[in-house]
Amino acid sequence: TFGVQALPYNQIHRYEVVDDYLVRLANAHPNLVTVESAGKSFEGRDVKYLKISTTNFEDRRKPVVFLMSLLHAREWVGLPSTLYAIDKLVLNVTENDLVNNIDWIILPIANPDGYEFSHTVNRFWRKNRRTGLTHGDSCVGVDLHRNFDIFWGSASSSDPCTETFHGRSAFSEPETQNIRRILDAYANRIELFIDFHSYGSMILFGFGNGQLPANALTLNLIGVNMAQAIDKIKWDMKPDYTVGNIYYTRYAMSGGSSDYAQGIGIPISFTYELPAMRGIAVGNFGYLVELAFIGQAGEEAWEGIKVGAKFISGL
Ligand code: ING
Ligand code: ZN
Repeated sequence: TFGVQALPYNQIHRYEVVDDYLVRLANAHPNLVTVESAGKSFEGRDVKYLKISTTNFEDRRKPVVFLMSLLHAREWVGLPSTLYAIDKLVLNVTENDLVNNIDWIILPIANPDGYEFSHTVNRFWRKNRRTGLTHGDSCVGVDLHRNFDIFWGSASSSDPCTETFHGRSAFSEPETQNIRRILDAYANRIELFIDFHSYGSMILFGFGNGQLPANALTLNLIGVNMAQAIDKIKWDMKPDYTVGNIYYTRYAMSGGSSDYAQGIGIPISFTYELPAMRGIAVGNFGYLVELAFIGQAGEEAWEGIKVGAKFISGL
């Protein structure tokens, strides 16, 4: 037949390949998958996302799970995680309940300019590719994970030459505006939000200033259940996920995606720090993806997603 095949888990696919795949998937499965453009990136790339629904997504009857990856360019292992979820919801479905009872929004490449730059010029690029910040563009890019409108500017950098430059204002960047557009449109239906980053094996919830959401105990409970489900299928049985509040587990930060999601009322919002390889990761090496680990990275992330999805849908 001429059915669409899942992108193989033997490499990290470039922007064009993923962009084309999303369109082909929607064309091949018109009753299940809709491809939408969230908007353009700074350099003009289309930022596409999928809406997956067994009924009509716009009926607004089912809870929505929102998944995204590659807000940070070099954190490549997030991509197989969102692509694996798409695979399990469209092509290789094993949990029909999850497809039937939940609508899904999946945005695999949130920062396409930075992502392509990390393939072509600098493997360790983190930010987007905004220019015009400094004389002669000696420093380029905004940290998109500091640019959301939540405690914006309070624990981030105002210097465009740093890795955590928060931008000239909250939501100054087209890439964060794209995500806001989706969240605003479906805010009252999105019940689970996960932004996939790397590296470090952590499941983190708000807020980045140490203030706890009213449902912090629930966030922690779900987070630990996610970690346990991941540990069950890991290559070794060593528990290595840390679960907790961003500030107390990592560091003070403002303007993050999951904090914004939590702040606008999405009850279960996490930033995941995925591992990119088996074994110890140090410094920039931690961003490098072990090719033999790609498929497993997707499987592991899916175990966590399932726990959250079942919780919010009562499955
Ligand atoms: N780490 C995150 C960062 O943006 C983080 C840490 C987690 C921030 C959760 C905010 C929320 O610095 C990576 N790897 O990007
Ligand atoms: Zn990141």
